[in-house]
Amino acid sequence: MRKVTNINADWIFVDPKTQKAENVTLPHTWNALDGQDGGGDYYRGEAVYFHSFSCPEMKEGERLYVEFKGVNSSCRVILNEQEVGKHDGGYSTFRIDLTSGLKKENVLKVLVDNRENDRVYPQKADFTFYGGIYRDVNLIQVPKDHFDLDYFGSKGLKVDATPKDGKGEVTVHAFTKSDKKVEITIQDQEGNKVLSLKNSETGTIDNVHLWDGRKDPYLYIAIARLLDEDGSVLDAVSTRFGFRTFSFDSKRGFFLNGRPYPLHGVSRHQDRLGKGNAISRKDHIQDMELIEEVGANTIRLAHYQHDDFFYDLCDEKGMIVWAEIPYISKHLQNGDENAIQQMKELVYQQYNHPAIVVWGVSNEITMVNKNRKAMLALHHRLNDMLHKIDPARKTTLACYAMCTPFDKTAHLTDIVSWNLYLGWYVPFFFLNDLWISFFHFLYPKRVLGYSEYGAEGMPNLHSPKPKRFDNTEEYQCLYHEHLLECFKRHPYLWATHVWNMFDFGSDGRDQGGDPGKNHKGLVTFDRAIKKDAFYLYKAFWSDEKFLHLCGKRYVNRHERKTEIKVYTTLGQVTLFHDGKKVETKTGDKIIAFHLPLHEGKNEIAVSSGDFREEMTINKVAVPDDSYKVHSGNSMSWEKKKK
Ligand code: GCB
Repeated sequence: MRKVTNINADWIFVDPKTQKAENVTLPHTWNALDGQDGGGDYYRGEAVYFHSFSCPEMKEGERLYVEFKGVNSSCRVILNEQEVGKHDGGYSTFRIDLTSGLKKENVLKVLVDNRENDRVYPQKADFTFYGGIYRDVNLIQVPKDHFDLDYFGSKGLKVDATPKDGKGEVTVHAFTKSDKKVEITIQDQEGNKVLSLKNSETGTIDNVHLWDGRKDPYLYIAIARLLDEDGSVLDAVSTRFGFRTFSFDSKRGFFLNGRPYPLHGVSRHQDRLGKGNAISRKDHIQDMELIEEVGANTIRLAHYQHDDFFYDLCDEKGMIVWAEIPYISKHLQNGDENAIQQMKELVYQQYNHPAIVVWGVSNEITMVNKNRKAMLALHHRLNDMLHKIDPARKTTLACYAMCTPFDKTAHLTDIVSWNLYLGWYVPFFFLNDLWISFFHFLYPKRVLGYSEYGAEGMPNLHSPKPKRFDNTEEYQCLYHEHLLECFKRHPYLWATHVWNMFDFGSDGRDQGGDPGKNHKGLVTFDRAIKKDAFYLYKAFWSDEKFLHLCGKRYVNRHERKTEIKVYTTLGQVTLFHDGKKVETKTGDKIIAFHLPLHEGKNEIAVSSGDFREEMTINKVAVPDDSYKVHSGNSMSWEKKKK
């Protein structure tokens, strides 16, 4: 049987700037601070990690692999001064066989490199490329006969599951380094054995329990055992999977298990304030809890492969997932092989997740519109390859706003989506309706989605007259109120994804007086503040009964009459001013009052049934200057030229 040992502890990291060695525990990045402080000058270079370990007891023919779950961006692995492997691409799992170089005591040296180059994606994007070994590292000891560990970091187990007339057809392909027999067992979520199969044999489960999105994300488990002649188990692997069907209709949107299932959700970047990409399981779980609370039923896991653990959470919570590779903003002259490799890793590693329904080929790739012929050729290669290696899922991409509806790029994947910031980077909310209707009119058979839309919103910035680019929490709310209404008028969109669920690091940015970050999140970078817009979505998407009073951070107000706004699922709210009832209003999700303020402190309360929220507003004579942006408000995320 295989033995997996986590080796996150006891690494030595040599700081490339100071050449000082320090003890670190993984996950680790060297850009946790300089990658989020603005200026675009974070360290992009090479750094060295060391880890010493004793060779475990190894029987004849056994092998020892090291497994990295994410090292950004490229690395070379050296065992006892001999190079044993390398990897390009910072977001996928890869493994290296250490066996031939093992000694009793071993030193693993990992040279990690996040330097600029023209062959490993991504190189140009609105997010920080944090260098380091920022996910788990394991040693995997396997017997001579074992499930394959060498195929694009996959588990060696591929499950195809299709529901048919109340039954579930399932085929499990196990890939081995062995000619011994494989036995496969399928268990239901309660741990009951429901089926036994041979390798690559198709079996049927009666009364199959579907994986049915947020309401019933039911999972089965496939366990594969490699058996010796005497029946003893040599190696075993397992994977969860689910039975579901899905389809896309250009006029009716997304269907799950044959029923309309309108997709509304968010995009997620994985990094955090002060941590960069070196996040913990607890952090992943908190992210998922927030996404569940807001009521999303789909997540675009942008702009790269996320941690395996997060795809697992998506399965468990019934989220519909768009998974993608970091083929973004710019086609690299020598990057084709790397894009293909990253796509294979993504698909082979994440194939069994029922949550994933589309593979994203690229994002805003026409932004740098050079090498067009080569760019289109690579898109065709990726698209064709995906159809071959995973015919059951669809391909998509996220088009750049400046990419016209007629552009070839928009017509080569199965379905398409657009990143449009109409009402943010470009004025006028009504353009959203116009754009969607125009595309739908031109291409009624083309399945269309809104892959990105959003506006910067900072909890410290406020205005009674919110305007585009003011970065206030109030403008962010206004923007999203318009977009939510707009989407109601276009129910045929296959999915809408807010950009972004969380603020994230983008060191080249200098915006809203808080450089190094993109603030379009519904939740702050440290996950501490749910912005008012978070509750707007919660009111539209979730079933939870709640009431949220907006503007609690907008304390010092100078306007004579102020807006008191409530996001709620309760349908009715009563407003109190200094303890006295002012008015009861009914409304759908957004209920607003216009209240005259008196000088000094105004005690505000809103209530509905048992729900009550309060705040104090300070009426001031002149606008509070601290609510305005004073330094740096550029929309660009590119490193400033010195
Ligand atoms: C986009 C990009 C995304 C950016 C976003 C923005 O279209 O795909 O990576 O972060 O715009 O905020 O400008």
